[in-house]
Amino acid sequence: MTNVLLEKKGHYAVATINRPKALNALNSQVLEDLDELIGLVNADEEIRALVLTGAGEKAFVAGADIGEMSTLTKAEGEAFGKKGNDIFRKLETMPIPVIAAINGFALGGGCELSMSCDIRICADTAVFGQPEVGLGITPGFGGTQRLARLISPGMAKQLIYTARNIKADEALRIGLVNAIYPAAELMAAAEKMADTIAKNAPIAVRACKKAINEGLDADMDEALVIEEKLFGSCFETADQAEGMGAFLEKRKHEPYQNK
Ligand code: DAK
Repeated sequence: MTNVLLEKKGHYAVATINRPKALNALNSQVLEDLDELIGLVNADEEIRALVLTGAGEKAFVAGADIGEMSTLTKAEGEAFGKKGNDIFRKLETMPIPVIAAINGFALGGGCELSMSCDIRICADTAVFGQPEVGLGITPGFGGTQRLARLISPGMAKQLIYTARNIKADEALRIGLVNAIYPAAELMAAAEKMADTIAKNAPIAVRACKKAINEGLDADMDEALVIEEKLFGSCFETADQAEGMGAFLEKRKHEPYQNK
């Protein structure tokens, strides 16, 4: 992988989309490397949380690669959309939490990529938008669906129909990001959050992610059954025994073992 870098740091890892000369725009090669990255991280039991960011100081990801898309036929466009959608869905359903550390432009496919992550935090220099209708296309990597679910449908429609870019403070106000940091402090904040998550009981953290994601796609009765089953799955694990035992014995728990 040359277009996506992976650095392991104890029980969390940092992945960097690495095509800074094109503001990390998503061409086929970047998408394939992203797919490979997801496979590598999923296969590595030591990694309990992932931070995703963009190389350079200007961009998280400035969108799908416009040069590569410009000559697509209808059929090729649909295939390109499916390729991106399948990979973004794999990212969204990774067992471990993924934090998007948005260090600059997050436009089009870049905004959509961030919305496939569990948590979004950004630099004060970040810019968000779905500029697609200004280019003659629709958001094609899940933007019409995830933005409308994440913020209000009315605000999602306004952003998508107007193709207007917004700055970090507006993204915070509408709930697109959880927090804004001075650019120089963003990665430290993202890594601190990943480390905090990685220190909690991994089986429980993964169960929470699954419960929230699958529950949001179900009605409340089904969603509560999903929660009950995942709650049950945490019992009889070594980490549950240690976590509750430590509380009852009034001591700090030992590092969790992911067992
Ligand atoms: N694609 C390709 N190259 C890009 C790019 C992009 N999205 N964004 C930037 N670059 C390249 C520029 O061409 C330039 O390359 P060189 O000319 O140096 O070779 C280099 O990155 C630096 O960019 P600028 O010189 O433009 O830098 P500025 O600071 O002046 O401007 C900018 C930064 C982010 C405002 C500007 O680069 C910009 O407007 N970029 C395009 C942003 C954009 O419109 N993004 C959305 C792309 S559309 C679908 C599947 C997917 C999608 C839709 C449908 N289906 C198949 C249905 C997704 C669509 C999109 O994401």
